Amino acid sequence: MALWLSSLVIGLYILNFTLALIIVNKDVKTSRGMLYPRESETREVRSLDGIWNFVCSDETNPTQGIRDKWFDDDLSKSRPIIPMPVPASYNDITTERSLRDHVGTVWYDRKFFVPRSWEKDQRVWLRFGSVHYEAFVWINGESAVKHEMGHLPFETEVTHLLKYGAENRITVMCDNALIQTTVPQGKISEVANDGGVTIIQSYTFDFFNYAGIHRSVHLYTTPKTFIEEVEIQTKLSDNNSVGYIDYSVAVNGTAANEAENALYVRLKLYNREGVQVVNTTSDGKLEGTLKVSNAMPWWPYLMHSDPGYLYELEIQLHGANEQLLDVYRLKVGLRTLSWSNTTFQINGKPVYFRGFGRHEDSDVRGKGLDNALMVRDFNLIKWIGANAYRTSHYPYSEESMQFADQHGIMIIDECPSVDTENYNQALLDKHKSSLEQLIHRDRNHPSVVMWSIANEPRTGQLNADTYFQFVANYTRSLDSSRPVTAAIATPWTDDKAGRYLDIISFNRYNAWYSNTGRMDMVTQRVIDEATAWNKKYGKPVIMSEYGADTLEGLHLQPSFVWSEEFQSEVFSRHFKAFDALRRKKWFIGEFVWNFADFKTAQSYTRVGGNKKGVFTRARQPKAAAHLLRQRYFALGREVDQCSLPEDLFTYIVDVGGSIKNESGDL
Ligand code: BDP
Repeated sequence: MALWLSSLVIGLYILNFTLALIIVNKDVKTSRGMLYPRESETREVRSLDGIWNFVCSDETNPTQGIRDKWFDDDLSKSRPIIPMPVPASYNDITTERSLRDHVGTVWYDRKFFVPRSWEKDQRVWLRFGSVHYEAFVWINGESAVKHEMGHLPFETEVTHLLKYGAENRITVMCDNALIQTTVPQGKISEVANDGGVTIIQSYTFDFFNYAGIHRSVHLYTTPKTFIEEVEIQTKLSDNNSVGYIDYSVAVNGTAANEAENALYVRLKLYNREGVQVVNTTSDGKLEGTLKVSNAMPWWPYLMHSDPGYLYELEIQLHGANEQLLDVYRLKVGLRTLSWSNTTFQINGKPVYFRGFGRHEDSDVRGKGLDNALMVRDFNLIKWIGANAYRTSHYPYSEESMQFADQHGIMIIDECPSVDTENYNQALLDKHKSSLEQLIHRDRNHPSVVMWSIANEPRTGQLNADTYFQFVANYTRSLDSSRPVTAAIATPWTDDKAGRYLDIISFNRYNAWYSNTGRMDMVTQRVIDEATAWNKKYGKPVIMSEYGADTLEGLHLQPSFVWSEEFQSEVFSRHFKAFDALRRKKWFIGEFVWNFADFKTAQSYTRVGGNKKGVFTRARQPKAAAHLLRQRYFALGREVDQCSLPEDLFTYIVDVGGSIKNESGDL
C-alpha cells in the first residue's frame, strides 16, 4: 500500500476512534400521553389480549416479511401460523428449540371488531404495555406505530386507520436482536454450525432474553379533546397532618388547539371510604395545588398499621360553557421523600430498606404479565416481611406498580440498562430515552422512591465519568423529588460514577463469586466495602445484591456450595455485617439476590437458570426464606415497631423459664 494511503487509513481509524470517544449531552425525544387505560364516563377500554396468530421469520432473512408485505393480508397467507398467547414471551410456549432460541423477527396478527358507536366524536388509541425489544405495528395493512425498548409502554392514535362496525386486523412484527447500541446491549454474530452458518445472539447480562408481546394490548377511546398528561407531586406538613398535591394537566385535541383559554379542570379528591375531601377548579393553566386537611399519609408496609393509603383523584376536563369533556381518575398517595448524605426518610421517618432484587420471570410465560403470579409474589413479599424491591433489571408491569402502591411496597425503579459498556453517543441517547419513558410512566406512583439508572455498568471504563454525569443529571432534571442510584459492582477504587449518584448501591457476592465457600470471609469484607463506598462519596449506602445459588432440596452439613444450608449461612454472615453497619446511620438497606429462581442463557455455571432465589421458580420457599422472614420481621419490629406474625417462630419446648448458656439467655 502506498504510504499516503496507509496514513489515510490510519488517520481515518484514529478519527473514528476519537469520534466514538466524544459523547455529548443531546436532547432526546420525549414521550407523550400514555396514561394507564382506564374506563370512565368519557372513555372505553377494550382488551386485545388472547390467542394471536404467530409466525417466525428465517433468522438469516429477518426483513423478508417487510419486503413481502406480510402485513398486507392475514399472516396465514404467507406462512403456516401457530397459536400464540398474548401477553406472554413466545420462547417457552412450544417445544421447539428453534423458537426458544430464535434471533430476529417474529410476527403476530389477530382480527377484532370495532363497534359502530366508536366512529363518532371520539378518538381511538392503541396501546401496548410492552413488547420486547422492538415493535412495528400495522392496522389493516397501514403502518401505525414503531417503538424500540422493551418493558415500556407505547401507544398511537388509530382513529383514522380503523373500520367501524367492521372487522379489523392488527399485525405486529417484533425483533429481539440486541446490539451494542440497544438498551440492554448484546452482540449478534454469524457462526459456522454443522449445516452452514447460524446467527448467534450473545449478551453478558444474567437473564434469558425473553421476547414477544409481554404485556396487555388495549384499544381505548378518548373524547376529541382529552386529558393527555397528568403529573402530580405530593408532600406533607404539620406533622404529616396536612397534605399537598401539586398537579399539572396537559390537554390535547380539537378544543385544546382552538380555545385553550376556555379550558379548565375540576379536581375532586376522594378518600378510601369514597368521601369527597377536596373539590377545586384550576385556572386556564391547568395546574395548581390541592390542600388536604386531616391527611392520611402513604406509609410503607410494616412502617405503619395502615400502609399504602391511597386517595382517588378525579380529574374532569371542562370546555367552554362548562361542558364536561373528559374524565380520568388517578390513585394518589400522600408522602414526602427526603434524603441527605446520611439518611433517606419518608414522611420524616428514616427508612431501612429490607427487600429483594427480582425478575419478571416464570415457567412457560417467561416475562409475560400474569396476574396470578403477580398477586402470589406480593403475598410472598408480605409474608416474608420485606418492605421494598428493586425492579432489576428493567421496568416492571404497570399493574405491579399499582399493586405496590396499594400494599405499601417501596420500589427502586430501574431502567433496562444492564452491564453497560463501550459508551457511545447512540447508546447514551437511548439510555436517556429509557429513563425518560420510565419516569414519564411511573412518576405518579407513591411506591417509587428512587430511580436506578443502571445495573452493574462498567463504571471503571474510559468515558464512564462523562456518560454517567449526563445520565444522572438528566434523570434529576426530569424528577428531582426522588434520589438517583445505580447498582454498582465495579470495585470502589475504580468507580467513576458514584459521585453523580445520591445513594450508592453495590452488588457483591462474597463466598460465592469471590472466595467461594469461605464463610469466614464474608462479614468483615462486607463491612469494609460498604464503609469504603461511604468514605469515598459521603453518601448513604445500600447493599443491593448478595446471595448464593441454591438447589432446592440439596442438604449438606457442614454447608457446601449449592446447598440450602449454604444459602442460609451466607445470609446469616451478611446479617451480621448489616447489623454492624446499621449502627452507622448511612447504611440504609439490604437487598437479597434474588426473590425467586429465574431463567438465564445456557451456561455451565447455571443449572436450569439462576438459582439464587429465596423462593423457587414455582414460588415456594427454600429453607433460607424462613430465616429471612425472621430477620425482616425482627428488623420491622426494631426499626418500625411492627407486630410479629404468630407463626414467625416454631414452638420447640416449654422449659418453664429461660434456657441459659454461658453467655446468657437463649
Ligand atoms: C449480578 C447481576 C445479576 C446476576 C447476579 C448473579 O447484577 O443480574 O444475576 O450477579 O450472578 O452481578 O447471580
